[in-house]
Amino acid sequence: MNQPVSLIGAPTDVGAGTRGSSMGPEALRVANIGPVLASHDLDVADRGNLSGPPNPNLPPVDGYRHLAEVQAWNIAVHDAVYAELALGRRPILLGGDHCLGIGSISAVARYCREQNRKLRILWLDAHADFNTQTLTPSGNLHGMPVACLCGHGPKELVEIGGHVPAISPKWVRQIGIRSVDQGEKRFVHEMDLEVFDMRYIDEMGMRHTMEIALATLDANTHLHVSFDVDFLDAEVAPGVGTTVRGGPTYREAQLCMEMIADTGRLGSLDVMELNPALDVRNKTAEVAVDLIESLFGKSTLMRTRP
Ligand code: 4U7
Ligand code: MN
Ligand code: MN
Ligand code: MN
Repeated sequence: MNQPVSLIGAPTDVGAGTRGSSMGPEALRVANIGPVLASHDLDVADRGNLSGPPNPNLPPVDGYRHLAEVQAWNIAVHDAVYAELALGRRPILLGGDHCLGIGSISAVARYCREQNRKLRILWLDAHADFNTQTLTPSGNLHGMPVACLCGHGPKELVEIGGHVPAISPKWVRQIGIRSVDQGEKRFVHEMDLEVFDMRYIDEMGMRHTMEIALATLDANTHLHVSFDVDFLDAEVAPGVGTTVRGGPTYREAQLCMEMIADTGRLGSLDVMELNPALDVRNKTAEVAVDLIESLFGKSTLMRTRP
C-alpha cells in the first residue's frame, strides 16, 4: 500500500520580492492536486492552510526582509510537517515562497535524525537559494533557505529544528540551477554543494543527471524533494515571481519526476513559489500538478526498470 500523503497549505509571500505566491496553495487546489493524487491509489488528506502574520512589505533590516514574519511562518510549517511525519504520512507543503523550505526541511531532518534514517534532498530550482546576510543582493529570505538549513543564517531561522545545522550540504543535490549571484557562487563552491546546473543537464542529459543525483540511495534513505516551480523553463511556467529562461522543458521535467518516483523513496515534498497573480489561466499550476502526478508514480505504461 502506498504511504498516505497530507497537503499542507502555507499561504504567504513574506520571504519573496514579488507578491502573490501567497495564493499558491489555492491555485494548486483549483488545479485539482488532491483528487489527482487520490486517483493513484493514495490516501490524501488536505489539512487546509496554516496561518501566520501578514506581509508588511518593508525594506531589509540588517540584510533581511521580514525576519520576524519569516520565522513565525517557518515555525508553523515545521510543526505541521513534523506532525504529519510522526503520523507516518508524507507531507506535501503547498507554498508559499521558498523561505518555507527552512521549516519543512528542518522538520524532515529532525524526524530522520530521531528515526536513524539518512536524508537526501533534491533541490529543483533555477536558483541556488544559498545567500546570506552579507551576500544577498535583495534581503529576500526565499533566496537563503539552503544556507540557513546548513547553519549559515540568523539564529531565528537556523535554530528552528533544534539541531544546528539542520542538514549537511552533503545531503543536498541541486538540479536545474541557472541563476546564482556573484558572492553566492563563491559560497556554493566553498561549501562544496553538489550542483547539476543547466549546462550540466544540457551536456549530459536529464537521464544521466538524475542517475547521478539519485545514486547511493538505500532502503534507509528518506528522499525529500523541494520543487521551486521556477525550476521549469519560463515558457512552460510563467506563473512564478522570478522567471529565468533556459530551464528544463516539460519533457525533461517529466523524466526528472518519473526517475524520482522509480526510486520508491519519496518521503516528503515542497511545491513552492507558484504565483497565480502572474499566471495565465492557472496553466503553471496545472503543469505543476501534472509533474507531481508523475512524482507520485503516474506512468504512461507499466514499466520494468531497465
Ligand atoms: B527562489 C536572488 F538576487 N538570488 O537572493 C535573491 F536573484 O526561491 C533570487 O529560488 C532568489 O525563487 C530567488 O534575491 C529565490 C536574486
Ligand atoms: Mn527559484
Ligand atoms: Mn527557490
Ligand atoms: Mn522565486
